[in-house]
This record gives sequence, C-alpha cells and structure tokens, in this order.
Amino acid sequence: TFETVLYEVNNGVALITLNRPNVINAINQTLGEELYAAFKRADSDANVRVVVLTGAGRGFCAGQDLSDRVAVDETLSLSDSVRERYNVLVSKMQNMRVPVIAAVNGACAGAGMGFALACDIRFASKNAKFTMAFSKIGLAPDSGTSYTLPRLVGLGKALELAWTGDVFSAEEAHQMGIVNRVFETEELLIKTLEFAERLAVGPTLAYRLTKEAIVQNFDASLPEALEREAQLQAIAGRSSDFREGVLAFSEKRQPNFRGE
Ligand code: T3D
Repeated sequence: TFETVLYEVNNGVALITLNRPNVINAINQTLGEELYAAFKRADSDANVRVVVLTGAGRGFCAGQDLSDRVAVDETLSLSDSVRERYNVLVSKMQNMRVPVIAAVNGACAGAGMGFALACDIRFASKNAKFTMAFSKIGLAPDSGTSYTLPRLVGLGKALELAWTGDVFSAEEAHQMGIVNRVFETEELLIKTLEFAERLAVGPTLAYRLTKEAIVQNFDASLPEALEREAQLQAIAGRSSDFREGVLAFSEKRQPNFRGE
C-alpha cells in the first residue's frame, strides 16, 4: 500500500487517486515515486484494461509541492527534478499499454496540468479549474505541457495560457479541446468509471493499436502514417477479438471481446 496514492482495481479499471488532499495533492518526493509505482503496477497487471487518474478531496493536483522549494538558491538544479520526477512520470503515463483517463475533480495546476494532459483523454467536473501556473512563480512549462498543450489548443493559445498563467474553467477547457466532457461535480467519478468500464470490455488490444496509430501518426508524413496503419492492422487482424467481432456481427449479437 501507498501513503500518498490510493490504488484499486474493479471491473478491469485501475483507479489511481492522488491522496494529499490538504495541499490539493501537491507532488512531493513520495507522491512522485508512489504515482510511478502505481502506474507500473497497473501496466503489469493483465486484468487492468483501463486506468483512471483522479484526486482526493476538492482538487485534482496543484503541481510541485512548493513547500519543498522555499529555501532554495540558484545552486539547485531543477533539471534533476524535471528529468527524474516529471519526465519519468509523464513518459510512463503516455506509454501505458491501456487507455488512461483523467477525471479532473477540481484545481489542476502546473505539473498537475502535465499529468492531466499526459492522460489520453480528460473528463472534468463543472467546478474544476485549470492553470499552467509555471509563469506565476517564474518558471517555464515542464512535465510535458509544452508538448501536450499546443497539440490540443494550438500554438497561440498555448503561449497565452502559459504566459499569463490565468485560471480557466472546465467549460473553457472543454471549448478549447483540453477536456473531452464536463459533468456535474458529484457525478464526475461515476460517469468516468462508467465510461472506463465500457472501454474495459472493449477490444483493448485494438485500442492500444489505435493509440499508437493516432499518437505516432500525428506528426508523421502521409506515407509513414499509411505504412504504420498497414503494420498495426496486421496485428489487429491476427487477434481473436477481430475474429469474434466479425462472428458477432454475422450472428447479429454483441461481441465478447477479451483484449487479445
Ligand atoms: O520545482 C520543480 O521541481 C520544477 C517543477 C515544477 C512543476 C510545477 O508544478 S511548478 C507549479 C507549482 N504549482 C503552483 O504554482 C500552483 C500553486 N497553487 C495555486 O495556484 C492554487 O493553490 C490553486 C490554483 C492550485 C488552487 O487554488 P485554491 O484557491 O483552490 O486553493 P488554495 O487555498 O490556494 O490551496 C489550498 C491549500 O493547498 C493551501 O494550504 P493552506 O493555506 O490551506 O495551508 C495551499 O497553500 C496549498 N497548496 C496549493 N498548491 C500548493 C500548495 N501547497 C504546496 N504546493 C503547492 N503547489
């Protein structure tokens, strides 16, 4: 068991909850390590077919715990923290074998934005609020946000959000394409888990190939993209889920996918 992260698996869905609610789940050394361990556990558990990341209490994640940064001078190298804590975590999230959904249940700031954006899709509660936060304390973006944010909102909007650090609402995040769906606050987790469970009984091998195609082909050339599709479809075409899908179609019944 972890100290700063809750972990449970139900119906094929691993629910990972950041759990330092008194500081809006700000990231300290322990939380960074435990969050990585939780993602690793989910990735190596064949029963896990979807991951949901959320926060305990009234917030999602306030980013780096700033109480660890109060009495520091210029000899501190933040690139160590960025490389060893944030880069490692964001890479792990992006490279998960299964879909990863963020359920943003409140404030989401700095590296907390980084975590939400490193998930594959994001649902938010009506009361969620977002801020890039970095510039407010004199930092530049990290935890992947300089990569993930412009891919969702475009270059100009990403620069505006990063320069100002302005707080924006779940509805604004939805309009900008950062958030996929917005729910009533008390319904967020129920609706997200419902969606996750629906994916978890789906063809999760095909989902993995789908993510690889869409993410890798985002900045590929058309010939590269077409060739990657051909290669990934070869894998999908050999799966028992494909045979089951076609059989179920011809027998006019729901398919029973096993994710293999
Ligand atoms: O350093 C490195 O390793 C480089 C990597 C950096 C990555 C980063 O994430 S840099 C960005 C760090 N994060 C921030 O700058 C965000 C700071 N927090 C806020 O701007 C606001 O708290 C929020 C917008 C997130 C939420 O606002 P609000 O009004 O809903 O809550 P609050 O009252 O500000 O916060 C509640 C408590 O959480 C409060 O403690 P208290 O007064 O009840 O004892 C507050 O101090 C604490 N808290 C919030 N954020 C952090 C935090 N404590 C430590 N670290 C935080 N990041």
